[in-house]
Amino acid sequence: MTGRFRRHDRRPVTQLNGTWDFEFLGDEDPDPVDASSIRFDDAMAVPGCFDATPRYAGRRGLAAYRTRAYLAEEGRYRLILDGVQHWCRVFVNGEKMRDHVGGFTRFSVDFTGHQAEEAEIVVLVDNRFNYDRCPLHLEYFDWYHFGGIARPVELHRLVDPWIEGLTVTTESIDPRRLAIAVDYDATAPPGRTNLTITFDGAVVLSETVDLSSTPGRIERVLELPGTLLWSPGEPNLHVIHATLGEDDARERIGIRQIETDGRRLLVNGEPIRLVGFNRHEAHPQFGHAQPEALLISDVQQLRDMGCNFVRGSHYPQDVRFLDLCDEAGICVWQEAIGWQHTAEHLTDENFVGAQLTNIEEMVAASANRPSVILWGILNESESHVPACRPTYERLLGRLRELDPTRPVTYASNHPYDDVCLDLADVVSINRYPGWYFGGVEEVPKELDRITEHLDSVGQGEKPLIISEIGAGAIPGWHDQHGVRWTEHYQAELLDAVVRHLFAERERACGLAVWLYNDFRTTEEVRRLLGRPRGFNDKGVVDEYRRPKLAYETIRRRFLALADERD
Ligand code: ADA
Repeated sequence: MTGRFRRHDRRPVTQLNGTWDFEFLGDEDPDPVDASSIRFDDAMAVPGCFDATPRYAGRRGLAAYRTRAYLAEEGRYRLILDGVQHWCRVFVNGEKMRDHVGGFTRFSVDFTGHQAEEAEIVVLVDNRFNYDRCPLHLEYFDWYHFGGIARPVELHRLVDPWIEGLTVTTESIDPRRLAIAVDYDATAPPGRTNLTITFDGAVVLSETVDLSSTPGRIERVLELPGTLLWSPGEPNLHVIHATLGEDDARERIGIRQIETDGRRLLVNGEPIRLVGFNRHEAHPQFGHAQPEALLISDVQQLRDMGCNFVRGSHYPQDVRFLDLCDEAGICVWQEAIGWQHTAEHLTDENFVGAQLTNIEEMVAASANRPSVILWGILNESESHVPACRPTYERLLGRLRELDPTRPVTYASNHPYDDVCLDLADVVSINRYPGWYFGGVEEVPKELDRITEHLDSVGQGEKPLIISEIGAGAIPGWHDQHGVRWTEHYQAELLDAVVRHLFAERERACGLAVWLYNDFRTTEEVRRLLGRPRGFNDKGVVDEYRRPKLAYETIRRRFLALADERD
């Protein structure tokens, strides 16, 4: 939403990033908190995570953030927050506006402002674990749930009829045909107004629309002969700009088609082999907040290793990261939040409702990005338990309803007894041979066992992605025995994985190594004891992105695969 790409020309947009007033309220219950009585004796960066800073490191509790925004004129305003960890309540001028459940997704707050007013915005942020309030973030997950306003914040001035969203979908690549949907405020007064659409700066549509005949949505189809397609090898991007009355919206898109064909995944009709990593949005100094330089350097390292694929584990990645993947030609599996949920969660309407909202918010924020080629849900949940099947059906169904143009999947850690695989377009398996069981020699055997089993249960004729596989390596740890936790063992294991999966037998169409970057794990003792340093050490770079031995191993293998590709 921010950064190099300007999304609006006519609509006044104010960036609210910077230094906000801050107060740590600790154990307080958010319900009785009156925004106007908070003292605010500290300051905090937005975007940022308070519990990654020296004073509040490791603290859980309620925190309050405050800023003021100057409103030039009377009218409607929209505050857009790209991600607050992990439960929050927003106040404007002391009035409670809304709560939001779950970090990592965009949400907004509308309010009416007065001329020449300094609007006071207060956000109560809670990073405690409370299943009833926020069932999407649970303590046992294998990552540290940092707290704060971790992604950018903007204030938009809305003028009726304002554009709610501009969605661009490739309907066909031959001929080049795009479906454009301009969603606008459904309560806009009926009447006629001008709609203009430009494509890469040239006007391709200009007409007068009657708002009463299309309440809330205007749909058009554009044919654009000769335009360049987007693909990982040639990530050509285009710019669509819609102007409706006094409002406007700009989206950067790629024209491309994703399909499955038996075991193959096709981009623009061509089979693609996805090679890459899982990635966590975490950094020791910034928590879940991702400074621009970090996002860019992550993408640079991923490209340097010859990677064309990232699985956003285990929550929707920052849209600024997706923008960079659009540019770099990196395909992304964008995933709603989830981690090893039980049948108890999956049969609880409160949990399922929060998941549905998370999915809707994820799709709304990232659907125009060509890099997103796959939607995912519910990492490693109880997909082997029949009682969970209706929820898989419902969530995958909702994804298909929201976006019929991309395949859907989920990462299963039940390769031998999963009961939901038939519901997914792509079968995705997480498995750790050579790490949680056996030695490196177990890698080819287990991968073969999995594919044989999938074939035997009629799931072998779909694309298969090995969505997690890997080994821990404590940065800098070497030992002449070359055992687990050494950089050497990790490199050897990952070498065996890539060799077997692609160089020796082309059975899977994708691999997401677990994982790109080391990251801090939860404070829950049971898991912590299996995680030296308190980090998940299975990255090929450490938490500061310093390469381990496996970086070079992977780089050699992935680049060799890329050479074959070209
Ligand atoms: C699981 C899980 C990952 C991570 C991994 C590991 O597969 O999906 O998030 O926890 O195990 O490192 O053990």
